[in-house]
Amino acid sequence: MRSAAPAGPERAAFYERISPGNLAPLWESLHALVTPQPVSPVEACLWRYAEVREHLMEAGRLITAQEAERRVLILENPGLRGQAAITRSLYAGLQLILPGEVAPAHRHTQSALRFVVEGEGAHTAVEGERTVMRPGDLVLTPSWTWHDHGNESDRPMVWLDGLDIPLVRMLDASFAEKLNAEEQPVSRPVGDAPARYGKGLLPVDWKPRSQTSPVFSYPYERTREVLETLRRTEEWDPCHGLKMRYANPATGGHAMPTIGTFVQLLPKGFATEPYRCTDATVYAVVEGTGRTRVGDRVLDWGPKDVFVVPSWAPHRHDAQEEAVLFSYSDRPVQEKLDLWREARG
Ligand code: 1HN
Repeated sequence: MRSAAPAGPERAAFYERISPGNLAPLWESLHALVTPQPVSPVEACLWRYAEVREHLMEAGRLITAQEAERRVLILENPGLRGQAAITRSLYAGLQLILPGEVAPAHRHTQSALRFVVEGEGAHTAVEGERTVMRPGDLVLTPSWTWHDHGNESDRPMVWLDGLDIPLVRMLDASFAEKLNAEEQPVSRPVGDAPARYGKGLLPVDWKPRSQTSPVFSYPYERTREVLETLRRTEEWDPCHGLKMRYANPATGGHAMPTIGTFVQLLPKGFATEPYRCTDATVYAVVEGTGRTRVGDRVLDWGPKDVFVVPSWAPHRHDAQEEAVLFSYSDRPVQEKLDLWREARG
C-alpha cells in the first residue's frame, strides 16, 4: 500500500473542519495501520540481573512489601517507556520479598506467572493452597484467583512476574479487589493440586472451571528432568534446540489462556538457525551463557538475565555453555485469533 500524497491546503483545511466532529480521514493513515508485515515499537533489550538486583535491594531498604503491596521493579521496554509493558501485550517485573515479609492477598482479572530467579523457600498461596518456590519453578496465578506471597526463609527471594496487564488494559477489562486479611486462609494441604491434577489422573467428576491449568506450580526439578530425558533421543530442532511448552494437563492447551510459557535446552556450542514469529517473547535465562542476535542487536546473556525479542524480528541463539531458557509470550491469544505465524530461515 502506498502512502497518500501529502495533503494540500484544501485537504488540510477539510481535516481541520471535520476534526471537531471526531472524524479523521482514513487515507492519511491506512498505510501505517495495515502494514505488509508487523511493525513494532518494541525493541530488543536485555536486563542484566546483577544490575537490576542492586536497585531491587535498594528498593528493599526504601519500602516494605506490605506498603508497596508488591515491591517490583518493572522491566519497561525502551520503545514503550511509561506504559508498564515489556511487549505490547505483556508486562514483566522483578519482585523482591525479604525474609519475614508478606505480599498481601488480592485478586484481579489479569493472569500472572512467577518464574523464580533467586532464593528458596518462600511461598505463593493460590485459592487456599500454598506452593513452595525454588529457582526455576513456574507458579501461576490465574485470572480472578486470590493470591498472596510470604517469605519464611532467611534470604531475599526474587522472581520474575509476567502478566497480561497491557492486554487487559487494551480491552478495558480490569477488575481487582483486596482481601480484608493479609493472607488468605489455607484450606488445602501443600501438594493437593499436583496430586489431584498433575499426575495423569483427574478426579472422576471434575470439569475445568476455567481455561487455566489446575496445576499452578511447575517445579524446575521436574522440568529439568524432562529436558534431561528427552535430550537422549537428540531431537534437536534447528531453530529451538529442545523446546517444550508448559501445558494444561486437563486440556493439553497452554497453561494459561493469555500467556504461553516455554522452556528450551540448548547444548553447549548449539547455534540456532534464524527464526521469527509474531509473538514478541520474553526470555529468562535459567542456566548457561550465550548470545542472542536480534536483527543487528547482540544480547549477551548469563544466568538470571531477562531479555525480550520483538514480534517478527529474525533472531538466533548461540549457547556458549549448555543453556536453559524459560520464555513467555501472548501466543495463546494469537493462536485463538488465527493470527500467529512463524517463519524459519
Ligand atoms: C501482582 O498481583 C503481582 O501478585 C505482581 O505478585 C505484579 C503487577 C501488576 C498488577 C498486579 C503479585 C503485579 C501484580
